[in-house]
Amino acid sequence: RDARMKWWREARFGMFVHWGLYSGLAGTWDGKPVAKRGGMEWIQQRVKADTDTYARQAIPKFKPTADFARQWARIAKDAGCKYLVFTTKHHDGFGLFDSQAGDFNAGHVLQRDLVKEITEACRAEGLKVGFYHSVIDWHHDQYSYAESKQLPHPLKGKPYPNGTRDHAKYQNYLHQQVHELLSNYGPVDMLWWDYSSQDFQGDQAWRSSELIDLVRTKQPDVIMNNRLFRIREAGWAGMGTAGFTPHLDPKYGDFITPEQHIPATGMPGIDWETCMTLNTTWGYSEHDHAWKSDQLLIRNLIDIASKGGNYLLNIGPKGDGSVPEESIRSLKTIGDWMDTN
Ligand code: JFZ
Repeated sequence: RDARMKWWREARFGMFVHWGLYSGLAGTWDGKPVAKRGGMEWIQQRVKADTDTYARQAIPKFKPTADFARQWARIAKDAGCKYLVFTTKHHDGFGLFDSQAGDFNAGHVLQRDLVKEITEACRAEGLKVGFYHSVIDWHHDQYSYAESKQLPHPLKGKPYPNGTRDHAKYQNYLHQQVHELLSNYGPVDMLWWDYSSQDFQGDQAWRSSELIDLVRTKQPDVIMNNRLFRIREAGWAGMGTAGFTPHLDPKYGDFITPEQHIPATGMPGIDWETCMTLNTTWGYSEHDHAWKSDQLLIRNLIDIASKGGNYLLNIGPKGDGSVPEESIRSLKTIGDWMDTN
C-alpha cells in the first residue's frame, strides 16, 4: 500500500470535477431557479423528475465543446494540482463514457466517449486521473431505492415502475460498468466511490468487497476512497470526524474523505483527503454566487497540507464544459501563489 500511495501522499492538491447532464440545467428547472445554494447535481431529485422527463430537458443543454477537456487539464495544471478526479457517473446515472451495459451514457447519446477525452487530456498535462463513480443510480430500472433510504423517492407513495425491483440486476450493471472503466482507458490512478448512506450498506448494497477485488485484480495500483462502506472499520468520516478516532482497514479502501471539513488535528496514521467546492454546489448552478475567497482557499490548502492531508477542490463546469470565470480566476491565484512559495 505504501508504494501505491506514494504519488498521492506527495500530491497535496487535486482538482475535483462534477459534470454531467445536470450541468446544462444549471440549477434551473422549468425556467425557475431551484435553489440559490447547495448541490445542483441533485437537481433531478430536487424537482422529483423521472428519468425520461429529466433527460428530455437536460440532454439538449449538455453540449460539450471539442476541447473542453484540454481546458480543464490546463486549468488544473496551472493551479498546481497533481491529479484530477471527475464524475464518470453521478447519482442521476448518466455515464460520461461509452458503455455496452446500457444506453444512458455519452457514447449512446452524443456518440462521444467523454471519459476518454478527459483522461487523455489529463495525461497530456502529466496529471494523475481519478474516476468518481456513483454506486447510487436513480435511472436504473432495477435500482432499489430501499438500498439508499436517504434519497427522496421520486414516486413517493406510488408503486415502483417495472414492478418489484431486482436490485441484483442493478449490481450486475454496476459491476459491468466498473469493469469497462478499468479496461478501456489505460491505467486508472484512483477510484472515488460515492456512496453508502446507511450503516448496513457495503457488501449488501453494492457487493463492495467484490468491487474492490475487481479493481485490485484488473489494476493493482489504483487508490480508492472508503465510501463503498459505511461501517466503523471502514472509518466513515462523512461530514465530520468529531467524536470518534478514525481508523481504516485497507480492505475497505486507502483513504478517508472528510467532506467540506478539515479535521482539527489531522488524522495521524491515516490517509485523508478533504473535498470542498469553490462555491456551495458541486454541479454547476447559475444561481450560486457564494464563492469562497482566494484567501480562504489558500489558507485551507496550507492548513490541510500542514496536517498531512490532501485538498480536493471542486469545479462545476457548465453544460458546454466551460469553467465559470470566477473559478478560473481563483485557481489562477492559487497557482501563482504556489509558484512563488
Ligand atoms: C456526495 C454526493 O451526494 C454529492 O452530490 C457530491 O458528489 C459529494 C462529493 O458526495 O455527497 C455526500 C456524501 C456523503 C455525505 C455527505 C455528502 N456524508 O455522509 O456526510
